Amino acid sequence: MKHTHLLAMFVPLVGANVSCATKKEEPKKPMNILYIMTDDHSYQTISAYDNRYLKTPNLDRIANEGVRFDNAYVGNSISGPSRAIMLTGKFSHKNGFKGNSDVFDGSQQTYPKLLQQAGYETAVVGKWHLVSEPTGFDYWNILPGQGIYYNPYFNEMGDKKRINGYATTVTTDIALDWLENKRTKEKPFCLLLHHKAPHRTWMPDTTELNATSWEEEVEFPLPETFYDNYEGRMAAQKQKMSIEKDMHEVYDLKMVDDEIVTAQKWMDAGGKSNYEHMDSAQAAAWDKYYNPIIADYKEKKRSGKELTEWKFQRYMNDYVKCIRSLDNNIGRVLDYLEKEGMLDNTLIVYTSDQGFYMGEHGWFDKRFMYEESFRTPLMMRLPGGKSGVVTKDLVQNIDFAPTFLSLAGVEVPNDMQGESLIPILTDKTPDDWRNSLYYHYYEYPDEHTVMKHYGVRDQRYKLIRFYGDGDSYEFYDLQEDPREMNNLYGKAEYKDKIEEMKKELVRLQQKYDDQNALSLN
Ligand code: SGN
Ligand code: CA
Repeated sequence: MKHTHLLAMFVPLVGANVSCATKKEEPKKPMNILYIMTDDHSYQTISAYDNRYLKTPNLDRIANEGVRFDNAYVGNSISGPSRAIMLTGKFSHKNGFKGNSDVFDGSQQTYPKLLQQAGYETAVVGKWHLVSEPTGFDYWNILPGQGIYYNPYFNEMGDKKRINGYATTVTTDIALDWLENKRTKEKPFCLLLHHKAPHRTWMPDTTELNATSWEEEVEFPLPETFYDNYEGRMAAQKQKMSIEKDMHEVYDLKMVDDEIVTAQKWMDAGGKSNYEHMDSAQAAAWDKYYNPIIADYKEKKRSGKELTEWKFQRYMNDYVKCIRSLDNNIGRVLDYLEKEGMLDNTLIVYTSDQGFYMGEHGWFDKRFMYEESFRTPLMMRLPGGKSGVVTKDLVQNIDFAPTFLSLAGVEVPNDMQGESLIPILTDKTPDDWRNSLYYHYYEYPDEHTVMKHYGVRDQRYKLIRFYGDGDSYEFYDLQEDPREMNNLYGKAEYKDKIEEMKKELVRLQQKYDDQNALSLN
């Protein structure tokens, strides 16, 4: 039996403004749901979580007025799979979408469909990435595939058009237009606002480029693990997501110049095509910022560590600028809800499809069950719920669907694998809350050559098993080694603990019915 928490206690809040104004009480309706999800946004670059890189006042507001989850994780750290988990409340092996090249079976049960049946109006705007067309939405307007940053194409319920502007702003405009003009205002809504940013290739808006010249920009501190040599970690040795070796100056870092492009042939098309989506005014602003950097890059001819660290600085600069645009646009949405009096009857969720490496272990990208990519930012602001609270409870993206259904007073189907977070948001964590999390990643070799793996994490330890092209276990004591540099698998003093974690892994594989993984053990 699922924990179902019907929210009778919240419903009166919705009508509260009305009743105290001595008007005739309006019919009470359930809480709206605004689910904001970005793509590849690291918790490291949200100041509510981490102050090292930039200030994100609007994102921080959601945390300050709600609950910040410090132990929020995904079930499979890659876009499409993460989205499929969120929609179904089931791990990849159950919803069938294991890697980005799969096609989502849109005929299956999802929470937007169940909310629709319960009288909600549902919409999804922005990145979708599940290949098949959205189902269970009264309105959808999505970016085809990954989407592009400048003047993006959108598919509005089958009608394809190109919209001038920067993706983060355009996506926000579409969401605000739906909220204001397109929905049925008598119904509660559930809006999934999915940004493309800050996905690779981390292209900032021209407004951010114009804010400072590159010479005035701050220098970002190198993460402690930047020069990791991956000793004792076979899969980490195999990966192709290193800033030094796999991040490209032209394609990723925008050194688009004929001379450089000729010298570095293979990324010509990619690097140029991103740039060529811009109109002339955008390109002029772009050039004004990047041309002096290109000139400096050509003049200095950096190599070795100096080049690697230059790449890290450029990467961080572009990435952080993408986050500034996100934060501003989230501010626009919060302002709109406030102006319309909807902050009191809307659950606001902010999360990413997974975490991301900001140079930790020398990397960009995600996929690994190591903390930076297994974890994801999560903040929830529920009117009448807790405010300014941080929780360390282990939660996962399988929990979204049960949470939203519970909030709407809809019974959570037994085949959903997550649990409602409503008790954590409003009251106290149930005594029988989970003590461990399951993870399973499948996309190998693909672009970044991260091996297939599954694993278990509890509040202190993590056991990972990489399989397929080679086989190896890793075991970490996160209390002693939070950066996961010291693989303790096979160390005699941890023998009992490792056995215990192996048992826990099998227990979770049985609980979640991952037959394929069980057959591999
Ligand atoms: C693209 C990126 C990869 C990234 C995947 C998956 N390459 O293929 O770096 O890992 O997406 O990302 S790019 O050259 O096309 O940018 S995901 O978040 O969509 O799963
Ligand atoms: Ca992603």
